[in-house]
Amino acid sequence: QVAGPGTDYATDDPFTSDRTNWFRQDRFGMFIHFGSYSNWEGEYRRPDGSVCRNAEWIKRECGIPMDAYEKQAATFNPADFDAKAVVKAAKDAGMRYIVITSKHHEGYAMWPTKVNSWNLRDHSAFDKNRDILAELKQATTAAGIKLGFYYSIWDWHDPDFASPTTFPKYEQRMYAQLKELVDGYHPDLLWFDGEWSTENPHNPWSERDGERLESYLHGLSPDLVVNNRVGKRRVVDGDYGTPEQEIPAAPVDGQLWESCMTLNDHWGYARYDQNWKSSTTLVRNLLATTSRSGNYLLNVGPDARGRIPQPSVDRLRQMGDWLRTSGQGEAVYGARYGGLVDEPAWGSVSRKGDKLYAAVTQWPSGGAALHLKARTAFDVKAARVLGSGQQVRVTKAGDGFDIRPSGAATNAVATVVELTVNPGPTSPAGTG
Ligand code: H79
Repeated sequence: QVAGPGTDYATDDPFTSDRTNWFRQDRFGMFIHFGSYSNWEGEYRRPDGSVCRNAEWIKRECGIPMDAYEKQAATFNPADFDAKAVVKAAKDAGMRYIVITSKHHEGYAMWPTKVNSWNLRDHSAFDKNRDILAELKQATTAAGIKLGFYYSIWDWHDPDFASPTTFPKYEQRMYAQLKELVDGYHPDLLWFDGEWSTENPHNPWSERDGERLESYLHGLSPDLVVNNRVGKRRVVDGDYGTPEQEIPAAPVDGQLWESCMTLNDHWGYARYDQNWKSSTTLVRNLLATTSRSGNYLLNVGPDARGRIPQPSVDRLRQMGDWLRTSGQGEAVYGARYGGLVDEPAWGSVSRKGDKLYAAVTQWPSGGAALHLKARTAFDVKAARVLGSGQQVRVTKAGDGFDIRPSGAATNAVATVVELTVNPGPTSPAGTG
């Protein structure tokens, strides 16, 4: 349900499921794209000497023959993968959950699956005693953050995948792998992908298949949060929607959602891609997402050795610095679309209980006001700028309020004006 004029807004979170409670509060997570594709580092030199570039789609987009692809995977040795360092980077960013690719479209399992040998232990040059998913589980548990696994239904490697007659054999193996993941690592979330109808190879996944898989998984673990790409019916399948590389332009308040986005222009590691987004853009994206009731899943792509690129680590650290400054993170964690005001052009507004957080990205000049257009009647009881003692004058003005903070912006990324409002969180919608 997309918010629009005439919509009735509940003042409280409409979701009561205990299962998704942490997901709705945490707001900010780390996506990790890591697979045998990472070992190409984005470049395939064809037999004729020309170079083809891609990241996690390199097998298909560069037409790499299977024997060459398998040969490259056999040399994969991410010895420098350091789960503690990964979790530290996530924590430093203010992220509260991690979702790592356990198997992408290439079909290569990043844990020692017993289902086949196309995996990081049995088909690599990596230490046979290591298990990076187990290491991540241990590190996330120790740090008190959640862990989820991405799993691609679409599989380019399994010969039984593409034909409807053999597909049930593939499906059995997929169920077995998912049972290994759920029983062996107790993930908090599963992030499916590749359910869409795609050719080359043909994808026989049907509507019924998604429904069946989801109930199978909840039979294994009732608390699992599952994204909507488990099935083809994007709105009813799974717990939440998954816009990719985009943030919805308006609040979406009737369905949980999470925007996944890259830090540069690729999901998997690509050594030639240095087109990094600025931490200012990233923080503003996170604020916009929260203000529209969504989560932000921001991606890193470790290199062939398993190291998160330093430009990624730096930007994540800068995001965390902003969130930790003067309680500005209050505008994100546990916050959501407020329902009380229209989105302003000068920033974004989120709400938590009786607080509105107006994150100002375009500071008014020359005593001009920040205007808030009220959607429903409410009062402003108090106002302050987080991280400063500056005066904030609030006056009723026509269809809402004018806010005039004294002086200059406190923070160059976004300055948060905290408004204490009435009605509080327990007031019924549309009153006050
Ligand atoms: O895992 C990441 C992507 O690999 C996956 N989803 C995210 C989370 C994804 N798969 N497909 N898509 C996203 C969209 C499809 C893009 C395509 Fe293409 C355009 C497929 C073929 C042309 C992008 C460009 C991939 C290859 C070339």
